[in-house]
Amino acid sequence: MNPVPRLTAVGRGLSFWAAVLAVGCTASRPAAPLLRVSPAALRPALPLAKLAPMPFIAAYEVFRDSAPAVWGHGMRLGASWRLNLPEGAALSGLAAVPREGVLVAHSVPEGWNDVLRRLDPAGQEAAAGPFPRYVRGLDILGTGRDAVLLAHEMYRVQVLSWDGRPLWATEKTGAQFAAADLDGDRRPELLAAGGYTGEVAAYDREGKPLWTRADMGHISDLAGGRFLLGPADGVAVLTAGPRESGVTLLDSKGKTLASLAEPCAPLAGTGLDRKGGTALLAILCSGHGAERLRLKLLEAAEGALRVVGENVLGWSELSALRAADLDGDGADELVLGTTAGWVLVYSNRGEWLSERHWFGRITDLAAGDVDGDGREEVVVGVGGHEPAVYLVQVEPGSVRPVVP
Ligand SMILES: [Ca+2]
Ligand SMILES: [Ca+2]
Repeated sequence: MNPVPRLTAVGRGLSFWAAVLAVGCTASRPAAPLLRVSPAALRPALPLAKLAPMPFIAAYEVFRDSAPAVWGHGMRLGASWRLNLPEGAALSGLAAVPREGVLVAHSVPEGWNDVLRRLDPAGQEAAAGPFPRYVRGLDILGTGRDAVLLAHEMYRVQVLSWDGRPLWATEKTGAQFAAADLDGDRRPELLAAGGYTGEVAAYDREGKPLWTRADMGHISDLAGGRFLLGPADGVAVLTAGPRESGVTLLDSKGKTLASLAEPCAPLAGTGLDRKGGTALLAILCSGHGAERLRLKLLEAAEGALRVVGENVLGWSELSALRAADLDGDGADELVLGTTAGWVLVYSNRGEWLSERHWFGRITDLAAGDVDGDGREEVVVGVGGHEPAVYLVQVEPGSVRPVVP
């Protein structure tokens, strides 16, 4: 059964051209000073204490694809392993570490500290140990074996190395994060936004503040990507406030390049790399009253943002969004999770490709090429009565038996 009615009305929405504005830059000021992290605050980092392994199920549970050949000859999309979390545990963060594996942070029933688990690409536990409570999200800061970002202690931004060493932190709070290559060296910098504070701050890889914008309104999400011509990435700021909602595109210095007012409030966004050319911005937005969740694809061209694709997702309620090149063809797919347990996969043209339903809520998604085969995996966190983590990947269809 389809979770949502689908339209493939790519190319609709051009009426928003009229709303495209290019506004000037407001003065940038330096971001807040760096706060040194006491290593003790995050102890133990390495080595993590070994805990008993979690249940592990080696199987390949196949997704329902829109067409048999969608992933190429002999390949299909499915989940290759599942990690069961303790009953009553809440997932607090997921990260997919390229060529290393997966990090999972979760609470423990009746325990004070969270637990951080490091799994290898096959889902086997490599290390685990207690971790400070209030983890609010893990993410890999860019590509390669790069730093892991962690927000905890009232959303203060913390950055760790991928193997758990604390690197740096800010005094600023952060509720939304994005990585973007702001200096064009193909190594990403960090952007953090304070949500209702209207503030976006950029930091270099060592935590040095680069710039801050404090006039953005109620920020619902951030996205970095090659939205612009030139060596450096652009930054998309999504605002969903009571008075205004829309998308503002910033250049690598934080200067406004273009903005687009949106009648439906953008909840989340991500950059979708295409083969060559500039990236698309994918946003999920919900309208007021009877409006349904919508996927919109935006392109930056000639100083303006314009809608180039749109898909109505029905009554789904978004809980997570990621871009991932699942089939390794150089073009990102869009993966989204809903509160009703659906994981839905779309192409960068807004076409539905694949789906899978789990009982529970999709609490988090992480993407990265964890096994180094050139195709990105997506780590899916499912919350509810039986919380679990799944690894979703494209595989040759004949490799493993299908589990009913
Ligand atoms: Ca792809
Ligand atoms: Ca892979």
